[in-house]
Amino acid sequence: MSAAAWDDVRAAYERVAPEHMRALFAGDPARARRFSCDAGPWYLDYSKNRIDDQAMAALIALARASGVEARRAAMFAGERINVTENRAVLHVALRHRGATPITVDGQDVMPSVRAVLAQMKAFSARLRNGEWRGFTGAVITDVVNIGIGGSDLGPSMACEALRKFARPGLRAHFVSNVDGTHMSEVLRRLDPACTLFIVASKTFTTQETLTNAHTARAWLINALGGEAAVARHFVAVSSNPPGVREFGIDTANMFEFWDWVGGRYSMWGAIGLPIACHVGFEVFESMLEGAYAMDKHFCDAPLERNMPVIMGMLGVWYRALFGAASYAILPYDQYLHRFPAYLQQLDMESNGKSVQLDGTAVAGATGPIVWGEPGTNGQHAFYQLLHQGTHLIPADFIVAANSHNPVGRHHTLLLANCIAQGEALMRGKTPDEVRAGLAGMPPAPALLPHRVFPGNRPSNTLVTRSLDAYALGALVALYEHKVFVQGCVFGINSFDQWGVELGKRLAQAIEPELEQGRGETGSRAGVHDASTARLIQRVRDWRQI
Ligand code: G6Q
Repeated sequence: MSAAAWDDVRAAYERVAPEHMRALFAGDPARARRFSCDAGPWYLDYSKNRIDDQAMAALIALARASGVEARRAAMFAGERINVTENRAVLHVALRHRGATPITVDGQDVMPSVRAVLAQMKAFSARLRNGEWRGFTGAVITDVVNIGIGGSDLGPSMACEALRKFARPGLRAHFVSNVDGTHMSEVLRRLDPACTLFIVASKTFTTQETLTNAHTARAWLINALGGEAAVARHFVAVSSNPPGVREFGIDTANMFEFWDWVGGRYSMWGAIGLPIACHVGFEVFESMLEGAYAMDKHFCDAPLERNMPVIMGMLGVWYRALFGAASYAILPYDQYLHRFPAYLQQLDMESNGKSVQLDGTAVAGATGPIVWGEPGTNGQHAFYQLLHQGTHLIPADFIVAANSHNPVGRHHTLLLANCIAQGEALMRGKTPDEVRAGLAGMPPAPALLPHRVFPGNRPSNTLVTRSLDAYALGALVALYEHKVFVQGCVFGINSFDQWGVELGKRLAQAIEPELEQGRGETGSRAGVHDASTARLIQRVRDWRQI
């Protein structure tokens, strides 16, 4: 069924690809109105894309033919759509605000979801009002989240994004890297008596997280004089109670989540505890409300007016038809400075696959490389390539009409730059315009081509009134569903991550070989290739231990 839909999309591409967007705008005064839509607090302008009505119709038809609607229904119904791990995919349950049940194997998960949210609410309130104290009776002033990947990127991005709502005097820190520098640099600034650690690990077996947690534990015990202090300074977020107990954290201080929540989709529940502590549970809840509004839009809006579907299909358009290998995410908002890193995991770990659900190889391209930086910094760095380089790189601009820090003209300048970049990428600058701009002083002929901008470079612009928790929740849910839509079209499982396993296993084997007197290098036994063996040997020789 989708083969015919792909043929239509290809035919649309053949027709539209030679067109310049300037001409498309000139010939269609209603283009911007038609190619825009609202979802919750976000307005999307997607008119600066290399599309026309027929191309959009063909893309939406491809979404239908790829079973997006049926798969969406299956996800929300708690079916085990993560087939390679035999799991349901129900992060939407964590932010479900309706009264209807959401079931997995006939069991309503909502009572347990609400119970954990209530536990988070109570705990974050006690911490913030000074009722929960450290071992010595001191008020907690610093919360350190120890986690990695999905147990780090979401909450750290959201804490940065919502920093304006944080309570002064309660700081959030995130330690993820197993590089001892990360932990040391954070601990160096902290007072153990006033520090609370959240050990966030779904499995509670992750090497980096457990190594960091043990270091933090030793630091605390050393400073506060005994194991008894651990209970007041460590809580855990996990789906593995025995692992938590074994580490020495009372499971009464454990916040649970479930195997139907994928790591990179988990900031809406217990993994969001540092967010709730940092900005308060009400603000956290508002983030859930925003995500829920986007979920409802995703479920209810016709595909033609459905923001995650439109963005997902535009991504497929550039990836599969135009061969665009990457796309740039350009938030014009300093508070969103970790958003590109967050989206890298969401998109690349979800859709960086080359095998379809049935185990056969994909025929074409799958997920793109995601990268970006906040504006306007990027403009003075890599935008040169976006405007005049040889790659086609679609971009998403994200901006709020109002700033939380309305200082002088700053925000007007920021907005102007954001809007101007989309315009410049689309319009470009023709040789005639270059000449006209230099009236009376035409450039040397050899210089002219350097000053020409080809334009016709696509972008989306997402605008909201103000980047509050509601808008943030809706924004993240928008991208989650966009990635979901693309996964459906690519025919892959967006919810597993087998690609991270091999490196982990090899690191375990190499670790003992790096220390003199512990293992021998595997070169002699032929375990490693010659390059790896020599690297191990060189590091062994140079290490000062
Ligand atoms: C995300 C991945 C991965 C995971 C980390 C941490 O979807 O599964 O990034 O979140 O490997 O895992 P733990 O939470 O189990 O420590």
